[in-house]
Amino acid sequence: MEKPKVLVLLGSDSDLGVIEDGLAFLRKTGVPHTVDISSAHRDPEKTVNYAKNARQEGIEVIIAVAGMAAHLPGVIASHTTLPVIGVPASGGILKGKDALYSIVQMPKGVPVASVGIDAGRNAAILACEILSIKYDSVAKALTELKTDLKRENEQKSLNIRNKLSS
Ligand code: AIR
Repeated sequence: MEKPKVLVLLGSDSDLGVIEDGLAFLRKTGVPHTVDISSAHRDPEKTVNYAKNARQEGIEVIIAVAGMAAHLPGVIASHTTLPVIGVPASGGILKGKDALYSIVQMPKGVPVASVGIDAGRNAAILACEILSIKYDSVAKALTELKTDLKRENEQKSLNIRNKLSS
């Protein structure tokens, strides 16, 4: 993998905190990606161009982070046949419920896969799961993630059993 495989678009620079853990996960997994700001409302042409050109640029999955009237993932999905993962951002006065509903309630025929509010890391993991169909190195990294999660769970189990028995 040399060229970016994941395109990460944010509705605004104020969304960056939502995706930082996700970007760290992509880096750790060795997945080349590109990040930019592209508001579906403030610069619709730029957003549409990104969506229309992504496949021919070699992008395989798109992550779109947006808050409030979060139309970015849906607009992108309207202009590409690549999988689009939406991340609702909690920045607005309705704390992300507005963005969640905007992202998840897509019309028939134009799906967007939504993760939870502010769940940027899960978006990156889901993007990697899609890429893992094709890339063995990504599949291996995800297997390691599952092992880590299991170890953490076992530690929590041990901790709580020790606490309750003392
Ligand atoms: N936004 C930007 N253009 C369209 C939308 N829905 C969202 C951004 C951000 C929120 O509006 O994704 O979550 C606030 O943006 P800003 O630039 O005012 O901080």
